[in-house]
This record gives sequence, structure tokens and C-alpha cells, in this order.
Amino acid sequence: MRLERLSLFLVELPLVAPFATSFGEERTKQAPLVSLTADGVMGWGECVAGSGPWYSWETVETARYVISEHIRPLLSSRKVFEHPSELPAALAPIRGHGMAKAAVEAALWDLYARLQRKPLYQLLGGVREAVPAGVSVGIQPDIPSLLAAVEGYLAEGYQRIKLKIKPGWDVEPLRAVRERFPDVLLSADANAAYTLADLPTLRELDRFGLLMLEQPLHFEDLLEHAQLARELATPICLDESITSARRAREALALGACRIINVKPGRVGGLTEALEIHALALERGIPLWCGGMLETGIGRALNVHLATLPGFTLPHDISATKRYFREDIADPPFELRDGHLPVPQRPGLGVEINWDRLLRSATWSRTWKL
Ligand code: NPQ
Ligand code: MG
Repeated sequence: MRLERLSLFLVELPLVAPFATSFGEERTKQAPLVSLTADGVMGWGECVAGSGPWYSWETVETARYVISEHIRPLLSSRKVFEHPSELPAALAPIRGHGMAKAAVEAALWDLYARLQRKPLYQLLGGVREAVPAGVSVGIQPDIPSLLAAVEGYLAEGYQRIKLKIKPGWDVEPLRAVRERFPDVLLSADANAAYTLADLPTLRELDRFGLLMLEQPLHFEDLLEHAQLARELATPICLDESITSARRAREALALGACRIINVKPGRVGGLTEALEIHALALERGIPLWCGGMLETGIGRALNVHLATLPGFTLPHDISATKRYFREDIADPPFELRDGHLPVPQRPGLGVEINWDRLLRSATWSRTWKL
């Protein structure tokens, strides 16, 4: 592949409902979108950085800066790639900024798979044509609203319910959902809102038969998670703390988690995600694919990744309409029997809707490489 052009768009899409977590509430989804062109074909990647430094320190603005001012010159000076897995080494001079790098790598994977005329999952070694869908339920104003939301999602066919929790919204909502739906696969995600001083509360959560407790403690911590893991029967899953294959290796060596949530953006790209997958298979650690309220571009990437054999738990990959009335990619993802079908067309298998992209774009720029 000889890269010819790089484009960067910032888009903003209204969410169908506000999404509240322990770190805040979002009413719209902002995303930088990257396109790379080679041999007359265009590949797309989405950056999962947030509107502010809440989930991680990267933001849509740091990603725009790093892609425009630092990744672009590295692409310009190299231009030719035989395979997308060569990109991480080319970007190694830039420390950190994994979400910015991952977006560009995703565009290169889409481009590569389109040029090979194969759906991406086949090039990754995927083994499924549909992936089990779970749903992440934001913090609600009250318990009746929560029960109504969960009931609606279960009626749609979602196979696992994940409740976002925070101090003051934890034991009661989990108890209410567990009492009303005794057999549902249920988990909780704290987005790092607790400390070891909250051990009494975290022990109470142990009584609800949770599939896992996701990222209860500090976003960078491994040692305290290892300590907590020894106190709880519920498996700990790490999200924010696993920013690379290196960190995954450390977490497993320390006993900090029994399950890993993989997000290609958070770990710095698809190649790094594949390395975590190989490690997890070797160690018998179950994986699932997390979600960042992606548009169809990032959602498609997650679906392809989730077809790998080590991804054995239901994912935070939901139907498009769970988040958006209108997406910038077509066709929308729809739930079928609790699963999302894997796009079978070349590359990501979704197409940009230029009309909707240009209507939702707040900024864009194109460079010749
Ligand atoms: C998680 N996602 O697993 C994340 C966190 C998250 C689906 O629970 C805007 C953009 C708002 C990305 C809120 C889910 C977000 C966001 C939460 C990601 O921890
Ligand atoms: Mg999480």
C-alpha cells in the first residue's frame, strides 16, 4: 500500500438518551474519524477518545493534535506499508496517545482488507459470523427507570446486562435488578470510582452472583486490584488499567484480574489487541470487547475483533439504535437473536454515508501524504 491522502473529521452525533457513568454524563457523541487512501481505495478508522479527559486522559482535541501534527509526518516519511501490523513500529517515536494511534491503524486495516477484498474478521482469524451482544446501562435517575430500561433491553434480546455503578448507586440498583431478573447475566462497571476503603460495599456486591466486577479501583492501579481480587468471589475484570499487552501481562502476573475487557482504542490499536488475545488464549483468560459509544465505523471494528476465538463473553457491542437515531455509516447494526451479524463485505463492511458525515462534521481537513 502506498498511502496518498489522510483526512480527519470531527463529528458530533446526538445520543438517543443521555449516558451517565461514575465520571459524568454525555448527551452527544463526539468522535474524530480518520480516512486513509491508497490505490484509489479509502479505509476508515474511528478514535474513541472522549470529549474531555474523564475515561482516559486522551480527548478528541489531543487526538486531533497528535494525528495532525505528529502521526501525519511519520506517515508522510514512510508512506509504504505491506501490512497494517507494521504501523505500530512506525509510530513508536510517539509515546502514549494510544487512542489517536489506534484510529489511524484501524483505517489502515480497513484499507488493507478492502484491497484484499476480504471482510476484516477473516484476515484477523475470526471464527464466528455473529457475536453475542450485551448492553451497558447508564446510571439512572431512580430504580423504577432502571428496571424499565433493563426490561426493555432484555425484551430486545441482549444477552448480558451491565450496570454502571458509583458510590451511592451500587447495592440498591444491583439488588433490584437481581431480584426482578434472577437468571440474567449481570455485571457492574465502576469506572474506577472506588478505593479499598469501600471494601464493605464491594463485599455486598459479591452477593448478587455477578459475572464480573469491572474496574472498581483506580484507573492506573494493578496492585490494589490484586489485593481486592483476593477478598472477593466475583471475578474482577479490568478495563481502564489495561492500556497495552505489557500491562495485561503485568495484571495477570499480579493476579489483578481474571477477565479482560479489550477495546482496540484503549490498548493502542488492533495489533496490540491481537497480542492481548494471544496472551489470553495461552493463559485461559476470557476476553470480551468493550464499547465506547462508537459510530458505525468503530462499532464495525469491534464486531470484527469479537469474532476471535478468545472472545468468549457477551460484548458491550449493542445495536446502533441503542445509541443513535442516525449513524454516519450504513447499514446500521441490528440485533438478531441476541447477536450482531458480522459484516461480510470487504474491510469493515460498512460504508460512510457522506451526506450524514458532512452534516455532523464540526471540522475536517485533508492532507496529501
Ligand atoms: C466502559 N463504555 O466500559 C465505557 C465507558 C464510557 C459502554 O460502558 C462517551 C464516550 C461517553 C465514551 C461513557 C460503556 C462514554 C464513553 C462511558 C465510554 O467503561
Ligand atoms: Mg468499563
